[in-house]
Amino acid sequence: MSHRWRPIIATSALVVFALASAACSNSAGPAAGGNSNQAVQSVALVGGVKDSPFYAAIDCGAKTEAKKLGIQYTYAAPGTFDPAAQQPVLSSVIASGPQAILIAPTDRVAMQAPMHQAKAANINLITVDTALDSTTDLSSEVNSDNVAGGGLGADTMAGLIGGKGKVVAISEPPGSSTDDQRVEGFVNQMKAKYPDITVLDTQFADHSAQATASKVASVLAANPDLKGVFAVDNFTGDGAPIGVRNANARASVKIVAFDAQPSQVEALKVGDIDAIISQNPFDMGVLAVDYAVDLGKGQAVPAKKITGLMAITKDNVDSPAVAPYIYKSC
Ligand code: T6T
Repeated sequence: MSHRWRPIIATSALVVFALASAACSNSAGPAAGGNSNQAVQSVALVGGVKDSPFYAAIDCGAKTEAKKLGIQYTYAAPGTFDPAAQQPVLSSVIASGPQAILIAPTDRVAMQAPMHQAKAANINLITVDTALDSTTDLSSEVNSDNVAGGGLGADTMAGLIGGKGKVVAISEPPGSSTDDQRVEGFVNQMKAKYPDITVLDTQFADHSAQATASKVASVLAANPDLKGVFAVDNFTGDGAPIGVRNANARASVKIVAFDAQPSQVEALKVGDIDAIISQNPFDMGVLAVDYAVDLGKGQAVPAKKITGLMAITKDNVDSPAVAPYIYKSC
């Protein structure tokens, strides 16, 4: 990666971040679905999966804000990122009777009915990170603009490969709104802005670094001239460098990953990946707790709140502006 190029990305990332913040200060007035005007004593967060630095960072933000506001707070998450595993966790949380549930639905359709049980129990529902296709039952949605995140990944990749060559996106099986939208944003941006970049068919691993590594190996075997891999989440981000390294292709293949959890930040610093598109999960947690409390006071909250994104490279990873985008638990 040329030094000439790095400041450009850092600058453009800051521009993107600023634009995202400015664009996302939308307040849409009374939100759909809010039906609990009881003063909030307790808020519960249901994460997408246990042992995830990303959801641990949302938990950290929510916990910190709940403590500041003096309300009870609980966190639970399923063992796997799967609606079949998340539904019983949600049912148990509903039974505990919080006034609001913050949840990252693990499937944009399959979690609709289980989450409706919370609305039926007069519990306000706020999604964080992932979304549902139908927002009927929701009081608010707090998440990154994942289509824009995919687009930022495309811009970052184009800068890394000099605007030409073959690239591929690696995602999870369709169904999670965030991963699906990142792929959409990446592919659309490449088609709209980079005529000399060929986007191969998206590959789908299944929530594992090993599955990702074998997909990358297959793509490289069929396309030895591959120039770039865009990995849309932590599993693919951990697996892509393994697949590229196993094919002895690191010198010719650039890797853009998503999510600045410790393993990705370390990979960036040691040169196993070239850039990270990161989110601000701490802010998601803080905002969702604030909205839950506001709803309990009968106040309007935004129907949708977009939190920031940042393109991180070796050049800016230690800068103060990037610090909020490095995932921390607490
Ligand atoms: O990329 C994040 C999150 O936004 C996505 O919905 C699921 O995977 C992560 O949690 C990364 O592990």
